[in-house]
Amino acid sequence: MRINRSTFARTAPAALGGLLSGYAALAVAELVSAAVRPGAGPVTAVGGAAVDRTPAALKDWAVRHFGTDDKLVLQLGIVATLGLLAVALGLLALRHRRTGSAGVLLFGAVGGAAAVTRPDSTGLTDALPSLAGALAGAGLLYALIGTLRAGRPPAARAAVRDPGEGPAPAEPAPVPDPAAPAPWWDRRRFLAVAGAGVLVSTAGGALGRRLNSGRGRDAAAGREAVRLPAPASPAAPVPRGASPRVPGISPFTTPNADFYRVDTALVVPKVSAGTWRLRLHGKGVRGPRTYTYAELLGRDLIERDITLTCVSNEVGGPYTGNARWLGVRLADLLREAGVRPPSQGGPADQLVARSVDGMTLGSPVEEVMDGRDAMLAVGMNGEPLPFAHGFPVRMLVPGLYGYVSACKWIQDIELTTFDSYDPYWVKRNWARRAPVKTQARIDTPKPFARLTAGPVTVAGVAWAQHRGIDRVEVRVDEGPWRDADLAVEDTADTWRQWSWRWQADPGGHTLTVRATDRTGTTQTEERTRTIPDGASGRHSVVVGVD
Ligand SMILES: Nc1nc2c(c(=O)[nH]1)N[C@H]1C(S)=C(S)[C@@H](COP(=O)(O)O)O[C@H]1N2
Ligand SMILES: [Mo]
Repeated sequence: MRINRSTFARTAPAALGGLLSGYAALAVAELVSAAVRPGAGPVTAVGGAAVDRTPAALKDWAVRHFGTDDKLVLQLGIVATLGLLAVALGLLALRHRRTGSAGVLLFGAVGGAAAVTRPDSTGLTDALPSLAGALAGAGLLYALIGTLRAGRPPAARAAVRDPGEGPAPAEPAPVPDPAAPAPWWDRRRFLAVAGAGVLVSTAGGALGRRLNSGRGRDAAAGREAVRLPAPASPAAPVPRGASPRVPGISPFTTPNADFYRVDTALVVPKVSAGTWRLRLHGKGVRGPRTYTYAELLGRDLIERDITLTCVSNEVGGPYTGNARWLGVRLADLLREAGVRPPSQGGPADQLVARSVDGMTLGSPVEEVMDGRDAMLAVGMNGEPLPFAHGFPVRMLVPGLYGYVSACKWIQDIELTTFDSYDPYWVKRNWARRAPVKTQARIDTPKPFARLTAGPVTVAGVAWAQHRGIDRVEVRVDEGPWRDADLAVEDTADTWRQWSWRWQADPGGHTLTVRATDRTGTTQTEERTRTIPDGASGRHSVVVGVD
């Protein structure tokens, strides 16, 4: 294909027309999604479907490299891909006007199908945003391409029909006078149609955005209005010795704003507490029950410090945090509903929690009811749960990784068996049962820090939720293990800070840490991947001492 001025003058408006049509399609979809359901828009639906189909290893990689930004990266990727597809459809439409527009409709159908099959779909109407957007995009593309062909003289028409493959045309394509408007497109009409299209879709998209964020604002206002009751069973104050002031160490209580976030939600669900309901049903439940938010707040609440850890946390990684949670003791609720643990003859050994965004997490009923402080949490560090951490209600089970216990935006609890149902992550090859592995992390010094010879404080945190940390040891290079100073324990469900005074001598050094939990088990040296049940191995940091 020869790229000359005339080819460019022809294809550039067509490509632009494709892009504008794609833009119009997304904008109109945004508007219609405000009327249907905010989560039913094509980018969210296709993105969600992509997340669910992403192999665990790739997802793990994405979480590791982009952290909480993994979703932003995915959405930008989808929009960029759509942009390229739109340009391709514009070019296709230049040659086959109807086929180009039909292509836009086809992508609309794909978006619609993705929206309808999402786990949080509310029915066939979820396809409407994608379909309406595609109709608008297809129409705009058809009209724009019309302005390109309308003004085209017969000679140029012939040149257009010949895509440029095969033998070069005997006659050279007409070379336009660069000063004169290209004869084969009616620039004025193109600009008029494009301008009108952009104007209308921008207005529609902006209106949709306003309506969608208005709903979010309503939920936010509802959250602001929540007054959390005082706990019937308060947590003791964090012992003063639990967090000695060591510069560079993680604070004992992680502020909400710094608490790690791991989930598959492309858009944080903004659930209204007023309309929220929790259903409890399944094997061994005496009649299904439904709870409102007000009913949960009206019960006796417990307040507990619990350290939550993600199974995707690498050795030394950041996906662990400690907060003071307020909530309803889950075992009480279950017992009232007639549920007994398997050890007392109960028929269900798995509790499956479902969220408003269709996530499913399975926890062992035995652990949930064995006396530990498993709860339906409503408060985090003195405020109602932040939306990102599960408002209005989430589950927590001390001692278990988040993906088998910590369902955010929970709306349904079903008692079932491990044999009869695999929740979301188990379908993706993660383990059915996953107690947190004993781990220690060096927070300071940082990797590759340049230090001065002399006393250096090495410090960090160690966790073995529900077993408790009994010992932390540090060693320099291949030297002997030395006992670190352990901060006072808050509870067995929280992490424990540790520190060690090191007389650093010049040279390059590797600092390694290991923890021993209260069962007497020292964390293994053997490095494993995070999948299927959490990383094992010891954290090391390499530093230089001058
Ligand atoms: N609805 C929902 N709940 C969820 C998840 C999710 O993807 N969706 N992720 C789980 C995982 S893997 C972890 S580690 C914790 C993280 O909770 P946080 O984001 O509040 O730290 O939430 C759990 N609950
Ligand atoms: Mo997780």
